[in-house]
Amino acid sequence: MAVLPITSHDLQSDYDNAKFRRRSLFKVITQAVLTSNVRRNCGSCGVGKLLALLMIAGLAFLTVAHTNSGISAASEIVQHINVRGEEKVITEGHGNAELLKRFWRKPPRLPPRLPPRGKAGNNSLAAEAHNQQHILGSAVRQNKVAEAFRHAWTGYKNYAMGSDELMPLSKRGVDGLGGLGATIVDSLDTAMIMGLNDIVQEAGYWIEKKLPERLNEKGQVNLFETTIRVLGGLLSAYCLSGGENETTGDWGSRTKLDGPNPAIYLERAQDLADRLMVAFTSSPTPIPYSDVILQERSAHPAPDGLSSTSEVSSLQLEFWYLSKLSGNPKYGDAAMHVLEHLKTLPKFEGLVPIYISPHSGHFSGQNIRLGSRGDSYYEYLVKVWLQQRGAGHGGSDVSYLREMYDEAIKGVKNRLIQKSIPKGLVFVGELPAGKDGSFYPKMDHLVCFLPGTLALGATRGLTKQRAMEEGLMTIEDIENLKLAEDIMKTCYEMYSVTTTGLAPEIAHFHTQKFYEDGLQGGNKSSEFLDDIIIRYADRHNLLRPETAESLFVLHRITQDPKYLEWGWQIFQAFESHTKVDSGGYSSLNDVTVLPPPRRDKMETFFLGETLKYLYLLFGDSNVLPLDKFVFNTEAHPLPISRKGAENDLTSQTQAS
Ligand code: DMJ
Repeated sequence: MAVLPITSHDLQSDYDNAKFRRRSLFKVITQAVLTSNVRRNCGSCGVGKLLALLMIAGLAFLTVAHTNSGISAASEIVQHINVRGEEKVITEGHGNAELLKRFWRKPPRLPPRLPPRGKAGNNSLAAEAHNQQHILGSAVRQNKVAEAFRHAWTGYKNYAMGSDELMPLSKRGVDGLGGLGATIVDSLDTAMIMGLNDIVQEAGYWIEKKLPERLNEKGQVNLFETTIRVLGGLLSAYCLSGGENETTGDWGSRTKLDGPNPAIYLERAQDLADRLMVAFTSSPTPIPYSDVILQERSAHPAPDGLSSTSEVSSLQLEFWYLSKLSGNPKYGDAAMHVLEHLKTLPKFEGLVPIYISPHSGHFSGQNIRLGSRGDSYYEYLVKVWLQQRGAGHGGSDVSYLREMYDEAIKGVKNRLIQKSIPKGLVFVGELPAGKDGSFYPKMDHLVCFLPGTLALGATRGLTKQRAMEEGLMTIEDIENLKLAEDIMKTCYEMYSVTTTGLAPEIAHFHTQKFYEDGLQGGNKSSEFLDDIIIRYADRHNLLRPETAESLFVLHRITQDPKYLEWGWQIFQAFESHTKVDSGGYSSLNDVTVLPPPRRDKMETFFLGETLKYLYLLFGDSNVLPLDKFVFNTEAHPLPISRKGAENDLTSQTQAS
């Protein structure tokens, strides 16, 4: 828009009209009074009203005199008037008539009072308004997620109570995880966080009354799945229900929780862990066997003799916390011994193969990826470090974990990150044949845990702003946070590119060396249709949590509102395509077609993780702050030693 220069001619001509002709002050006042509405009604005026008018006139005179002296330095007012899209400058002189005219105008709006903290004026008001709107919108969204959780729980309760999982289409339960009522234990802390006390009671009393007999009677379970879902769920329930603090503690709950005495959760956790310990003690190396027969308290390796790297390295948050609570170091020692052992093994730029042998203690095969069987190795390196780095006296030095993590992330950046074509999505590929093999542009949905992990590692759970203010972020941390945001976008686009708005289990990416035609996601309005390739075999969706998890962490850390919108879109897509009327939510067989064919399973992690993370995403960041709690890989929050966060700040103060 052009702003025209003001000339003396402009000044003259703008004021050379009857409306602004100079008049005597007396005339101005009487004319103003007589031309007002008051005059029209004067027939009915009494003496009192006339006196009031004279008082107003007197006041007007005083005001004009005062105003005139106060602003005499300003000789003109410049206004920009928008005429048909162009900006034109007009000027107004400051004669008495003009001043009086201003008096008769609506009283000027006073400038807003500055908020106590700042001088940002209108900006901060706008921000405040935005904030209010955001809080309202968020409450609505949180309620919707809590309703979804209740719907999922009700389906499970009606048709599958006590089973591991619900088959929502055939309306029955199935024990796919060893028969410990996995959905109940996985869901409990989500119900606590949402303040759904009736569900807390139902789940809590089942754990009190029924879980012991299951632990005694049931057969084979997988060490990793049972640890992250059941042991993790019990420990988190103990913590959130106030086991450690008598009260609900400092995790931000406003609800007084019902259910059994928290000590019950700890008792059950210890009973379970005592049975699982045999996986460590019966192995000839520090690498535990993958399967445990609870009833017999015996353990054995998987049929091929191998354990997954992610499985053996994702037990430490849980076992270590149990040692802290119980005072018995055996749990933490056994689990931490695995990581100490992994530290000694040769790696490729910090990257590790996805299998390991409990017999030899060495990695097996070459396959390197951050998807299935590799994922939470990288996640726990940094989370265990966060959990234990401030453990103080008696705690061992875990700085080696941070070093392993940093090296691994360098390896990821050097070897596994590429951009798709034509639109340049940043994705994480694989090295199926190891360091000497070629890059393969395949990314499991599971890899979408990585943005959250990178962000946590970069700021140690603080907001980016705070971490920057405290001088805690290195150049590498800043780079890693940027990478987190880039991969986050890719994960979001994996949803957005499909017809249903839900991500496939696996995506391939179009690169210079790799393309497969005719395998698009189906959403014609996505600009990434050609970048993301979805093979027929990979088109299912298991209600997985990783993208919701990273959205939650990235929103907490960057405070960027776009993550709220992305999360809301994803939640709505789950609502539209996976909700089962009779209760529960189903997995899907194909996310690229409408209506998507359904798969008869509601995974426990939909309640334990996906809905929990979405609920937390839309909520108050004082609930379960990320510098005080670390979420295990099944989204069960466990407390970080308070000293941990304090140490960061103290060492910074000492350094500066
Ligand atoms: C969960 O059991 C955990 O998040 C695990 O780390 C990976 N797989 C599922 C969810 O997808």
